[in-house]
Amino acid sequence: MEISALTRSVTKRNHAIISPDGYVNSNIPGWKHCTANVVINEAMGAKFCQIITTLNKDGELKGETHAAEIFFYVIKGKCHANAGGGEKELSRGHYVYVPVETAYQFNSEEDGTQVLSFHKVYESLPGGYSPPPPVIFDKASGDGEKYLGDPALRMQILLPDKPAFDMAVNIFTYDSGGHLPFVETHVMEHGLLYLQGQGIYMLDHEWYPVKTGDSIWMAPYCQQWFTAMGKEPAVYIYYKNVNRFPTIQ
Ligand code: UGY
Ligand code: MN
Repeated sequence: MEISALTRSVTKRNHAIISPDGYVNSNIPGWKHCTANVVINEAMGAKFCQIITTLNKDGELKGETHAAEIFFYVIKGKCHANAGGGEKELSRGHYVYVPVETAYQFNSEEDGTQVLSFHKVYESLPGGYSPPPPVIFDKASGDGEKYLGDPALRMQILLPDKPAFDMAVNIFTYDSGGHLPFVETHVMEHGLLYLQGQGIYMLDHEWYPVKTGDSIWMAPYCQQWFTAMGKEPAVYIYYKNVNRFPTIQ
């Protein structure tokens, strides 16, 4: 028997784990016939927002970005996307980067289509750097490159590594038993969603079992380490703020 008084979710000063059992829906203007779960945002202490949205067959996400850019990733299902003058049929693994001041519209074509989104207030870069392109449509494929020389870890980089971009989104694959080579201690923040598998995350010297569907927030300097376990590789997609001066300008 499941006991409804228990959850693996935690919300701490510098990290959080949000498992789907704790979801409570939010209404987002322009997002219809869907359930939107805001798993990370400023109210928590984060400087970005992470939303997991599940659409009905007639679900629609329609709006326009203003100060914040949005990265959308299709977790499952099918939808049709229009953004910045381009359009595309999307299924699992497709992603769309929508820069600031750009209209977007996603229409579900399957009940249960699920979309992850990362939202960040864009920090423009003075000094002649070009801004991000109008819109990016692409698809994650394969496992990516070996990470820091370890074949048990693979990293796929989804957005161009160029100064125009102040966010990175990567997919990290760990074979069972693979682990981060050291405890990371860094100024960059993370938001993360498990796409597959399970393992143990160490956050700020506390140890958490995590699995597919869980989201994690790591504030700047939240110490972090992960090892994968179980019968299949563990895979997570994560956000990181990058390419900007580390002081307030
Ligand atoms: O890019 C990163 O900082 C990454 N290695 N961190 C993480 O997976 N927790
Ligand atoms: Mn990290």
